[in-house]
Amino acid sequence: MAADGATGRRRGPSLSSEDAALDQKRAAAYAAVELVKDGMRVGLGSGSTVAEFLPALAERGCTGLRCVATSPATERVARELGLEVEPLDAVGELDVAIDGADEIDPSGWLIKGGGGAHTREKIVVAAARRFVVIASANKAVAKLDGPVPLELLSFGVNHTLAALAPARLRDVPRSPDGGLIADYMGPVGDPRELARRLAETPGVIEHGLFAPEMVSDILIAGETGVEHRAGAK
Ligand code: DER
Repeated sequence: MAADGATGRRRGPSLSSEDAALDQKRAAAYAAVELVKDGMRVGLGSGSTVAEFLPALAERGCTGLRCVATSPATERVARELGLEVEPLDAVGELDVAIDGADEIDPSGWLIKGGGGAHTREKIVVAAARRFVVIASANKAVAKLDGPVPLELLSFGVNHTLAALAPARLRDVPRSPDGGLIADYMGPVGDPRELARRLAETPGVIEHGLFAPEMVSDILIAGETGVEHRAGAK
């Protein structure tokens, strides 16, 4: 599959496989919502799978939920659905964070940030005692392939991009925190080694590789139901 120039993401599948993926995202979302109980502090990820999770969460009707959103889009939809959304620093430690992923490898490494929200997503994941990934089956891959999303400081960005080559800026507005969204376009190889290299490059605010030890549960919905993989957290 070729990459889309504007977003760095893979070009979309055919309509029928898109429909199947949407059904699977919804199934994973409904499986995850079972894990949310009254009074929990819940981190809400971003993206099309979380877009299925939000109405499922509102429909569940838990009382006393305190939610933290990882993007303005999630915050807006959550509020429209009647969910209580507060800043992370007002809520403190989260009981659970629930989010999608762009790629999931068999050992639990994730690529996230197709929507450019990976910095906030990683902060929210780190603040949560449990991190649950929800995904359609097409996100499960034998090996991470990339691109790997990046958030970069705008100061000296051409130097940063040169140090990260091959990498390119996305044609999108800045993140809500003022960072530039880009993608590392090279081979992933060993994800831990690449994560170290990306994190050590000056000018990188955050990258979209999430290590298995950040992940508690992975719910992957496929044609025959929802597979529950244990993460390393
Ligand atoms: O941008 C992100 O990090 C999203 O969470 C992404 O990883 C999943 O997006 P999707 O649910 O739209 O596929």
